Amino acid sequence: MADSYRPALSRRGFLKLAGAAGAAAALGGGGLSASKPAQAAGGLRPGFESKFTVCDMCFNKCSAIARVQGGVVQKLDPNPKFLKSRGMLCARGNAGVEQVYSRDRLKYPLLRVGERGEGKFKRISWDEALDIAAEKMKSIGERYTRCGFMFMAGSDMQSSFVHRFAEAYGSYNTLSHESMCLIAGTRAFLDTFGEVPIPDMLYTKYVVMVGANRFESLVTPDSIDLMTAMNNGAKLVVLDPRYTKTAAKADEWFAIRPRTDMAFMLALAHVLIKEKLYDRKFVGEKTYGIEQLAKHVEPCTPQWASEQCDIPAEDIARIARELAKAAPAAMVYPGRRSSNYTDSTQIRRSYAIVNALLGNWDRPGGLTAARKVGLSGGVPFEPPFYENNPEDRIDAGRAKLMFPEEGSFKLARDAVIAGKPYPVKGWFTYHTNPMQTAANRQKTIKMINDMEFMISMDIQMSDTAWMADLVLPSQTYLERQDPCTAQQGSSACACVVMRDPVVAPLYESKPVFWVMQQIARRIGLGEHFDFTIEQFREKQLSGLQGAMDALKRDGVYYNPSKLYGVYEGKIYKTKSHKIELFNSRYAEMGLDPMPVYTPPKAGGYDRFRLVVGRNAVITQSSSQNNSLLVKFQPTNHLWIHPDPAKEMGIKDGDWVWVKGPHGKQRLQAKVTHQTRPDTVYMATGFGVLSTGLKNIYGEGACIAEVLNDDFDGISGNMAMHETWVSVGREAA
Ligand SMILES: Nc1nc2c(c(=O)[nH]1)N[C@H]1C(S)=C(S)[C@@H](COP(=O)(O)OP(=O)(O)OC[C@H]3O[C@@H](n4cnc5c(=O)[nH]c(N)nc54)[C@H](O)[C@@H]3O)O[C@H]1N2
Ligand SMILES: Nc1nc2c(c(=O)[nH]1)N[C@H]1C(S)=C(S)[C@@H](COP(=O)(O)OP(=O)(O)OC[C@H]3O[C@@H](n4cnc5c(=O)[nH]c(N)nc54)[C@H](O)[C@@H]3O)O[C@H]1N2
Ligand code: SF4
Ligand SMILES: [Mo]
Repeated sequence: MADSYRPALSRRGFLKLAGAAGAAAALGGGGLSASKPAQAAGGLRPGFESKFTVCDMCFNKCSAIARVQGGVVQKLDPNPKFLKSRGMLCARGNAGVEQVYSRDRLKYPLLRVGERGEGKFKRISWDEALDIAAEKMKSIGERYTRCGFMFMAGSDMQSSFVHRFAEAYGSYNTLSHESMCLIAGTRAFLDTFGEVPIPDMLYTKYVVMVGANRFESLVTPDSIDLMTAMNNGAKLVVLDPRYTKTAAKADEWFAIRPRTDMAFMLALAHVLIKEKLYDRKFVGEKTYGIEQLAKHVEPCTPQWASEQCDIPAEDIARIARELAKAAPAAMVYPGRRSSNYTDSTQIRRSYAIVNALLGNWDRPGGLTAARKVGLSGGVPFEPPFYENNPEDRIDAGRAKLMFPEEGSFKLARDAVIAGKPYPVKGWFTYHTNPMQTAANRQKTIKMINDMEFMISMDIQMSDTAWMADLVLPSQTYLERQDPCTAQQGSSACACVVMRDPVVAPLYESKPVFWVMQQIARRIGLGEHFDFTIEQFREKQLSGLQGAMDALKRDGVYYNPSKLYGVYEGKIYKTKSHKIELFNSRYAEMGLDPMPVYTPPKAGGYDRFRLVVGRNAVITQSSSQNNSLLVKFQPTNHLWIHPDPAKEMGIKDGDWVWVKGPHGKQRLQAKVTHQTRPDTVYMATGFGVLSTGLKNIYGEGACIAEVLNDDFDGISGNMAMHETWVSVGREAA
């Protein structure tokens, strides 16, 4: 059945087309005529329709144009009018057609019939599936309070409907991917600048990139703008224990010892202050706590930091001076994923503090404030109040400054397993795969086994769906209608995009909006979902004249606004109303008001630190099984440096085991100078349990099984790099 829908697109054809798209993107601009969208990317054969869409292969949500023939998506092209991606669609974006036509798509609702995780399901109708879901939600809500059902939705334009449902149903226990992604960094910058900054990459002259990999971990427009800035003469310094593609492209790469970034930052601050290189006018007027900071970093000499982070003292001092010289068009790149260490918030605070000293805030080539595009909240609603509910979220109270709307996956999972402070017995997941993306897979399995009922909605049988009791087939992004979403984008402008289906949905796949609406109706909460997506979008766009026309005409709506100097005459959203070098709220809460460095434990050849990272063709755990991409990374290997490998008799390609505190995996070694002798690495999303992922089942090893699940004490962000593993050669 699946094959009848397959477009006539071989991998070779795909690559050729992808190349054409790149060329079209490079020509850029102008192609879209108002009445006939998208004759842009040259050589379009007759019989094709062109329709705007928004890529969903990662969170960047690049606007794209689908070329549709006979009701089949043949190809995806970038939208040249979409400034945030600078008219680019990456390899994963090009491979988005496979989301629809994959042989591994979930086709209809499935109910578990075997043991959990055994993979035995039976096909049921949507009516049955929704009745079961409603009945379980009712019964768990009645027996354990409504907070006894937990909801988790990944990065998706319909995820807010899952959260809306949870609110109407009465559960505070909602989770997203964010506590495994970036909340420590968000916390740190909010608690320093009162804002989460958008780097003005395009106009920068000097970037120190620490613990980020912008040429593989694509973030738009930063990845593209960084290349442009470098072509225009900007300097890039990369600190990463691995030789990433970003490191390869950099002017300088330092294989920093993991978990020592703060020492490096404090030493930069030391030099900037000691040599009076910091922006004294800016710091005097706009910041709070320079005296305390000066005292704090007094002992943090480059020599001291060098012993910690393995970067020569003279290089640290030189980088500080070079940064100051290029300032304010210079930055310590704020980074994105910060799910690294138990003090990741303080580590990122140290990045923020150096930026403040450079005076790069609100100025060209520095860090800019996020700009509001003016999208409204959609159809409003009044969630009911449930009297017998517990006081707080299940994960409350362990991380001092957790974002209540995001929670902490790590802490929630611990609490569910402990059954404290109250039992949680049901779980709904949508568009997220924590079985692969949350450290300590055994714990996730334990949590699921402690639950009474789990529902998972996906487009393929992910490992998370594999563990569920009820599996619901989702429409892919090319088949569904989605609300509008706002995007930030430095000089690329804040903008709005939305999605309409470009082809009819295949099989019995449905959007999560419909699922939430149907369950809500069954449990007497229908009034909260009594609208259509069109109506929701109308409300969202109500304050933006002409926005819908622009979206239909260009696939994107811009609301240009001032980019620099927006803080002139304004107070900062912090306690002191200034940029906080010294954080007085932290002091009051018993937290360190300034980042305090603690040296990491020493490694050794029997103890490596395991770090996570990315590859440009893979999105977290979701695109490994894509038939158009699998060729580029069919499996994962354990990266290990030649020195320890030699000592342990491990040769390139040998099978090795890698053992973390909670689990062990086996895979082949890649013996390489691309990692430090004390650090090993493997790509995410392999070693799957689900046989439904046919391209990758049996391939590689699961990093989630090996990663330790510590957490950042301030934000509750997962701390995945606090993992020490041992490695050994498998007996032949
Ligand atoms: N192709 C692709 N692009 C993506 C994604 C994807 O999966 N694939 N995911 C998107 C998402 S959700 C996010 S959050 C971003 C993530 O993008 P980034 O924030 O850039 O995060 P990572 O790619 O995880 O890169 C972190 C780097 O830190 C290094 N590292 C590990 N420990 C240390 C340390 O102690 N100090 C220093 N200095 N470095 C260290 C790792 O080797 C790794 O290369 O990428 C986004 N873009
Ligand atoms: N080991 C390790 N762990 C990590 C990371 C890492 O680099 N390494 N990165 C961390 C970061 S930064 C993040 S953001 C998180 C992300 O973690 P997750 O939120 O788990 O994201 P993905 O791994 O992309 O999983 C997305 C799931 O959604 C499914 N999906 C795709 N499209 C659709 C759709 O249209 N509808 C539905 N219903 N489902 C769909 C995919 O099949 C997949 O199962 O992981 C974190 N965890
Ligand atoms: S960066 Fe690539 S995968 Fe992510 S939204 Fe843009 S085109 Fe899609
Ligand atoms: Mo992320």
